[in-house]
Amino acid sequence: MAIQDIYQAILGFDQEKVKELTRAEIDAGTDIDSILNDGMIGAMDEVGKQFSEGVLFVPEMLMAAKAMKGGLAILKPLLTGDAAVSRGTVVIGTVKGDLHDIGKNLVSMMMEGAGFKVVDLGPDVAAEKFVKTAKENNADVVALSALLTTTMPAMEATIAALKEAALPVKTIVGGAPVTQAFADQIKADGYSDDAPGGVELVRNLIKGR
Ligand code: B1M
Repeated sequence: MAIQDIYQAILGFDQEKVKELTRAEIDAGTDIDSILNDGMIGAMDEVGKQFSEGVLFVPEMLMAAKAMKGGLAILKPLLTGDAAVSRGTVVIGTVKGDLHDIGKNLVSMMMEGAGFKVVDLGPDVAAEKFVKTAKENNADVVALSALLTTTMPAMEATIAALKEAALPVKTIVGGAPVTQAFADQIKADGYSDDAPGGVELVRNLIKGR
């Protein structure tokens, strides 16, 4: 049994096996970051590579995503913890036109684990919905994820809509194609290339308010 088996089970689209192996690794005391990064995210990167090479197609990407989500569900209690006091409210979602939600889910779980109240709007979220939800929940931070170069402009539109509504929220952005330069260009308050970094950003932004 090894983390490599989780990697292989995701590439084999075998959700039950991923769940079983993830449980076994947790029981064996394996480092959670290693299960996540080397096992799960590593496998999804390989799926993406094989998709680019024309070896795998959309249905296979979807099956791999389902397999990873099975493993993530097992990890969730360890990522979210049981923080009793809310340290602030974050509204999170993947922007309009974008159906990728695994990275966003990971950010969401880790933020909950760090003690923030998280309102997760899911994938494919319109700018107006972010604005409405941020207002209703008195949000401190709006966190936007995008995995497609074609949906990055929706981040800019969402930040513009939040500024237009004059809400006192900070914005952070992330996702594979997003960069610090892009975040600066669209006037986001923060950018991170991974989920723990996203949590750290929120911590600092809320502390500074
Ligand atoms: Co899609 N897809 N996909 N896909 N898919 C990518 C993203 C792609 C890179 C694959 C490739 O070509 N190599 C490519 C995008 C190319 C580009 O635009 N640059 C791509 C494409 C082209 C497409 C379609 C257009 C394919 C088609 O239909 N022809 C289509 C678009 C659909 C749509 O959204 N409208 C599509 C569809 C899909 C599925 C639905 C089948 C499925 C998603 C299922 C789901 O999410 N429920 C899927 C998948 C699984 C992938 C890959 C293989 C894996 C994504 C993933 O979950 N990674 C992906 C290739 C890849 O990423 N290597 C690919 C694991 C996840 C943990 O990582 O989301 O990057 P990630 O999150 C990271 C960081 O980015 C960061 O934290 C996480 C790590 O800690 N992060 C944040 C993310 N959000 C953050 C927010 C933050 C902070 C950090 O603060 C707010």
